[in-house]
Amino acid sequence: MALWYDEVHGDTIRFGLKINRVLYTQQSEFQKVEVVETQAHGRALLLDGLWMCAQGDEKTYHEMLVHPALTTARATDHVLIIGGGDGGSAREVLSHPDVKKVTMVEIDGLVVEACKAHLPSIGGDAWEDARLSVLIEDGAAFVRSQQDNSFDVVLIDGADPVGPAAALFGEDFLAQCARILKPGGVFAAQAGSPTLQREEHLGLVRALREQFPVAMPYYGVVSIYPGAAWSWAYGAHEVKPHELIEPRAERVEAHTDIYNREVHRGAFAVPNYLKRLLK
Ligand code: SPD
Repeated sequence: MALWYDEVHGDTIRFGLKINRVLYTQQSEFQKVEVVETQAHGRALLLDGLWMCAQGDEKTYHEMLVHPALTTARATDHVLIIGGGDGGSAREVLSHPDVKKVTMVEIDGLVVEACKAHLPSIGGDAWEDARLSVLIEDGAAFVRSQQDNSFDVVLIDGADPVGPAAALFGEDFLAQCARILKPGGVFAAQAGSPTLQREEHLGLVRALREQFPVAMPYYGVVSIYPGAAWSWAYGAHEVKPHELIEPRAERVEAHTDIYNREVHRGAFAVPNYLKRLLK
């Protein structure tokens, strides 16, 4: 019998998908990890009952987290991903041939285990790519332990700002990320729903402005997230999001479903209601 899985926000909003079956369910040290088969978008990962990614929809999220940073950073030799245990961000990063090394730091080993076993298309070939190192440890502690100017790109692919990922929206964490980023580097983070998580979204953008001379939110659509409107945030010491490195962008467009140079430029347009709140 078909079941509905709902992501619930208070007593006024829920976002549900009909599922055929549950493939994996485990309580880890940090959260409930589930993989289900949805009728609309194929297999999907939930953490603590919140939709993270689904086979049929994940590119809308991963391409937009990864490529604005990778097409504007001065160099892309060493990329750090905090979170991202499903492998989707690593897959997109590794599609850039200039990337020499990717370090992924995921706090929850069960997420990696569940996704490798039940959602292999999300990570794709990334798991076998010799450029990828996966560390199962606390991303915030890892960032604190790194030397200044260590990474060309820092990507934060965390869950929602509740539970283990809440620290990834905090000022101290962002300050540490700014410190370990090279001068020509780019930081990008998932920045929540501008409607349902508005305070967290605005807080992240404001905190980022304290750390980076260039700090801007950008927007897109992820249909499995409640409200569908989604955001990411871009930070840099020296480079700017509109200064695309054209050959890199052109090359990546050959395989992306969502990302291209027009989408990149348009994503940085800020709706007026958010512009006013961010003044
Ligand atoms: N509402 C979900 C927000 C989570 C963003 N990260 C998803 C992980 C996909 N790699």
